[in-house]
Amino acid sequence: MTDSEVAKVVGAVREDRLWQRHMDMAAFGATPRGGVNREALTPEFAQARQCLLGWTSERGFTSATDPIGNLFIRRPGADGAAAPVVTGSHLDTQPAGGKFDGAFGVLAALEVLEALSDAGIETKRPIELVDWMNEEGGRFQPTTMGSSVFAETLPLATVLATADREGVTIEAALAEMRGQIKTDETREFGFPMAAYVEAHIEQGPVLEATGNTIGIVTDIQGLRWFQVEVMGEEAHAGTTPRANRKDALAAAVEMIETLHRFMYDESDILRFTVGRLDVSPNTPNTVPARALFTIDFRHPDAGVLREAGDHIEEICDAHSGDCDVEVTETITSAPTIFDPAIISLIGDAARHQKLPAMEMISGATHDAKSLAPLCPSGMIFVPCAGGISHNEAESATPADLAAGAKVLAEAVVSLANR
Ligand code: HGY
Ligand code: MN
Ligand code: MN
Repeated sequence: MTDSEVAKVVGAVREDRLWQRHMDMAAFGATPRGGVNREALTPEFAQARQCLLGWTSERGFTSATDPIGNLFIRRPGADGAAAPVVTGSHLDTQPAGGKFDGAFGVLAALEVLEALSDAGIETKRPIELVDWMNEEGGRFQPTTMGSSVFAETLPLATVLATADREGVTIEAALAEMRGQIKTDETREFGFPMAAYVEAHIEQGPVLEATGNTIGIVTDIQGLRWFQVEVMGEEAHAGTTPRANRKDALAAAVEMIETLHRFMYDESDILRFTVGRLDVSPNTPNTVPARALFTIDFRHPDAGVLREAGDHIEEICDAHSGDCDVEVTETITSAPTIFDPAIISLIGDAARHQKLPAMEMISGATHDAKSLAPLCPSGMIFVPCAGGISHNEAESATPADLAAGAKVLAEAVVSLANR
């Protein structure tokens, strides 16, 4: 493909269409405060997928899904047998999420496919858009679930049996969605990909603060998620002496306080979050019998992640008192280093398009970390206002989204002609 053909595709990327697709997609799970609540495998998530499939089938692109509910949309290439270039992200959101986390990567990928069709250009390789199932890990833990099962770093059977707080399993929720959404084909995990490039909002303040439009992502920091279940005994709040109590919440609070002190990092690089605490029976006048809390621990250094993370269980045990405690690690992601060739391809595209750009590490995790061991992978960031994300106030500008989609177009189309 000649440079002028690549430029033709980049020129066919439409800011207005891309922005409108974001607004249309944000309607599915829209919250009164302007955010989006569209957790994995909910009715709102199924509606969003239906909407995407409506747009893609109008273009004649075909669809496929795999046993964990990842969705692939294919634009054919001249060589149908060639491994596709894949680009995408995730349509599921946090419960108090925004319009752009995940959706931008899926809709920018769609914009690339549409720009190719509008420009009447055929690539050598097929290009596939992907919507990874359950990247967020809110309703069902852990995060990056669909891409991790695809990459076979999480076992399918265990994941299918995972239940949400209402006891609904992934298997049941997937079966329900499959009843509503039909794809042209089904496929197995791990099919060969020539390359993977994901566009995403930065979810941090660096690009905006430095006046850069494009983030050329070099690494993703490592992450370890844990679930801690503390088991005590129900008792009457008025009659039961302290000495006779097995208070699961009191023990959990001590564990959480001690863990925060242990994980305190003066240099503020380490990230430690207890984001969920479920108590039962959760009534004012019964001593809590069960307390379940989650741990999200991240660091760019694999050694810190390992050493500090390996202390979590002993700290919980030390503060369990008369209760029992079970610490389960639900996912471990080593720090991810992206492919130098993809990093320089993205840098070249930003330079060709005269966009201010910088190399950077991702503090957030992304499905791209699951793909990095399988094929040459990379990520493109665009700014979001104030770096705010996982928050209903999350916002981005039409111009920045379009700039990201144009860099994605140049990178993906170049890869699809190799
Ligand atoms: O948690 C994360 O880093 C991602 O935004 N889900
Ligand atoms: Mn995301
Ligand atoms: Mn997210």
